[in-house]
Amino acid sequence: MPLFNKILIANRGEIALRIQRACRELGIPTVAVHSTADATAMHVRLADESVCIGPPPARESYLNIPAILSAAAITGADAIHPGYGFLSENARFAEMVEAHGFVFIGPSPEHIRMMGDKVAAKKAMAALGVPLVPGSDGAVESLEEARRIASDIGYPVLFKAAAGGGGRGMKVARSPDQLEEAWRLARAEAQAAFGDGTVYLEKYLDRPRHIEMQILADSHGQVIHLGERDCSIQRRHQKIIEEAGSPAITPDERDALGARVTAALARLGYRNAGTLEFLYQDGTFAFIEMNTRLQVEHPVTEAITGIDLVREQIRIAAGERLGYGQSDVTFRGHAIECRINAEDPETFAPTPGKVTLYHPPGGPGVRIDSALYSGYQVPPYYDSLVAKLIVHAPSRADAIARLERALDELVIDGIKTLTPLHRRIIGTEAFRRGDYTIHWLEDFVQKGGGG
Ligand code: MV4
Repeated sequence: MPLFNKILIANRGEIALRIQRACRELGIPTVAVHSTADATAMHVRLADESVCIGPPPARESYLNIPAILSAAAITGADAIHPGYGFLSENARFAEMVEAHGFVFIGPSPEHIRMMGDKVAAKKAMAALGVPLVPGSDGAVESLEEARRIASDIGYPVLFKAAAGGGGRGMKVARSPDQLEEAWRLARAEAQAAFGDGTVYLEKYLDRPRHIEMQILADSHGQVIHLGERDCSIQRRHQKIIEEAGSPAITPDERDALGARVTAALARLGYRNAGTLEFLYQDGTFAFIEMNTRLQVEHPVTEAITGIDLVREQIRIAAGERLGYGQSDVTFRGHAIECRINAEDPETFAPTPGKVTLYHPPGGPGVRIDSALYSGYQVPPYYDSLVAKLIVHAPSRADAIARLERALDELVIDGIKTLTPLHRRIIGTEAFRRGDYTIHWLEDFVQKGGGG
């Protein structure tokens, strides 16, 4: 008996293919949904069935909840995987999926909603013993309250939007005279971006790394962690390169943080896959947010643990037990992912257009997750990610050598991509030493490393 009779994949591109692959290996037929712009897309070609759910704009297709639920109903799907982005962290969608009798392959709507509210997420984690950045206990209600807290924790401080994430609505105040301006701007930006002007305050960390911990939780109360990923190589909150493990932390630090987060999530009753985001500076981890979805960079974790995260998500959603414990999870070697975006490597402007020739690299320790094919027209409507190149090797130095080799084999003709930027980044001494913070890439690009 398969875990589900049919799974509808409410996504597109490489992640839709990734989920199809897990379904196929589990013997579960798949339904693709697509916009009219994606009629010739690989995720449609490779699915067992497909349903057109609307015109090109995501709002009318990949975010069109009634169309997606109808597609599930008419095809007889019994579960829906949301992938990442789009509806993956929409608690209302998860609720509606369940209300219509389908299984949502992800956490409960309550946990999605809790983690979407950054203030509620921090409060929950603090109560469960996860270390946080010093700051306000919850929302900051007045400028006077902000002044008190800021002088307690010390400047610089950072206002963040409770409904935020991804950096929108963040404002730094480096000294008391900057506090009022930051307070006003943060609230206005939060209101404009999220329709909710609620903000909270944190000590501003000036040179952190972004390190996140992957967890898996079954519906029987068992929670394990699959180690960390270092996602510090980013620009404007878009990650460009991710690694597992982090070159900055030791196995003991990994074990200690992993023990904390798994205990916390077990007490929370969390289910399915999740990622806790931390800032790491001066040997200290501070929780900032939790993502309740499968992440783009999940393959580096799969590489070093040998665990298929999507397969586990599906098994968990079907009510199965993990069937192994933390001590069965071992970390082998080092993995690095490069996001190959259809973007100009100097300006980062999107470069939709026709891919005249596509040739993926191969060989030992190389994985490509991509929905590209020769002749594919990259549409202008969606995310610019067109391929993920993941390498795995016994050591970090070997992984970098393998990555250089694989980048040289990769051919994507007809459009510009970030491939040349990746070559330059991994050629730097700083990257080779693993010596970088969240600011490193922006400095590198500014100094001309992008061109
Ligand atoms: C911070 C920070 C420094 N100090 N919080 C940005 C998006 C949101 N997820 C959290 N972010 C940050 N929070 C404190 N107290 C710096 C950032 C930040 C950042 C974090 C992770 C990855 C990339 C980033 C880029 C700029 C700023």
